[in-house]
Amino acid sequence: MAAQASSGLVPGFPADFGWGVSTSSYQIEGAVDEGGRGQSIWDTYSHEPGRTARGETGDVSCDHYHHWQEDLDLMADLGVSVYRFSIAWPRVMPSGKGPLNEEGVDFYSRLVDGLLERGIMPFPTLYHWDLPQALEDEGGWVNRDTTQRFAEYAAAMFERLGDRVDHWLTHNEPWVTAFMGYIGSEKAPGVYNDWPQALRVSHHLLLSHGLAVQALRASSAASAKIGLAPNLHPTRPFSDSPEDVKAALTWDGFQNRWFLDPVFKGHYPEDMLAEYERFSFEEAVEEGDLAVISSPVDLLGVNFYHRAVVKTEPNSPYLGLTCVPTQLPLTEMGWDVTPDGLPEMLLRIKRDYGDIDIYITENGAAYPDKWDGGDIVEDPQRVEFIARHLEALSQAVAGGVHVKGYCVWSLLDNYEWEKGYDKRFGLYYVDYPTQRRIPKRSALWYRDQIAASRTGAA
Ligand code: IFM
Repeated sequence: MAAQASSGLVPGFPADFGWGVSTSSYQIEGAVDEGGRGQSIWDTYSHEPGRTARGETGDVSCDHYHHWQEDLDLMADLGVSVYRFSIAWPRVMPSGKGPLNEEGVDFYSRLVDGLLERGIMPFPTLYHWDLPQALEDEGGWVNRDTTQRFAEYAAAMFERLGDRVDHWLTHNEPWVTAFMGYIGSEKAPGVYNDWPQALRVSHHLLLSHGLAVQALRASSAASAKIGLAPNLHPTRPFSDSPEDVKAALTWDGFQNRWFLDPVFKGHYPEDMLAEYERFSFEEAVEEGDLAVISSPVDLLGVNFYHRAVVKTEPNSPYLGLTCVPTQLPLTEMGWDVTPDGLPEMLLRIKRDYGDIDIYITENGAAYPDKWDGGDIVEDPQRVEFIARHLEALSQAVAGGVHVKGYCVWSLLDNYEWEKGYDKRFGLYYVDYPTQRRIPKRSALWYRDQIAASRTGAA
């Protein structure tokens, strides 16, 4: 990676800031039938006709399972100090419970060692949506027992990797698991508009998070830091109409407060409990659950992509509400580019939940990158996207938010779930037929940003 990046580096970060990149297991690993891995709900879902764009699956993806050393070298080239990845539960526990699959554990153990050799902090997420299919067959996250299975799996990982891993995340974007999995049906297991199940799932995800936090504290790795990584979206009403104003408040409760309040305040938001009364939500909650859910965490991961502009939409299964893009140009995902939403969200977390250590565990954008066969892919929009978000993030740092790190989503182009492979988020372009990784301009820019930040030159 010798080429020069463009200028416009962003000052305002401490020298020890955690610069990182982010990925997840099903999106990059491939090798779904290798090393004793069990099946996950995404293997099932992606193979069901009509579920994903062009019928694409994560069967091979970036084949990171075989290219992991090369991928760690790419991270070392960038100079990152944090790698936020996820452990595939079915790779280490093929049926979601019972004995560990040693080959799967070895894969992550070698990955962790490889990161440490390169001076990169391993920051694993325990659950990024690939539930073992065997547990789904017993009811999945709708079944309260799955929370215990998750705690056992988490404890096993603390036991095996906790001698070298000191930062953990429990769940990635529990909102997506619960609501896109059981209301919108865009994500596995692909249930449509089942509110009682979706709410039960959201509660079980939070409960399993709390049980995993407690399992860490009871483990030999008790001093490690742990948190969760919700996707947070500051909300705005589409118009000044009372309906849209109410819609934005409800969406905020639905997406943000539903996960933050129980973890940081020990209760669900009152307005949403009233909203969900008709779905008998409270039947899912047992005495003591909220004390478990609010077990103190050490950090919060924030996945930030865009602000949500909300309006009513009677046909939407999401409480009759929808989010609409409002500003051109949009990213390839059809999302607004709203960097000022990031400090808005972070300052609000500080105000409402206190001075928690925060990692931006995901931020990035898909653009229609094209490789011409050369040594670099030009992606000026992504450079601008990241730079603008870092400028915005520096305002939150200046405002006293304890931001410890920032991870670009994503290191590599990868499998964007139901949207398949044509949504490219990577700092590195992946030529899937050859598995060649080609740096994009944004990779060079990010490398320079990291270097300049460390030396005080940015
Ligand atoms: O690719 C996803 C990731 O798995 C979770 N957060 C959002 C990303 C982009 O859609």
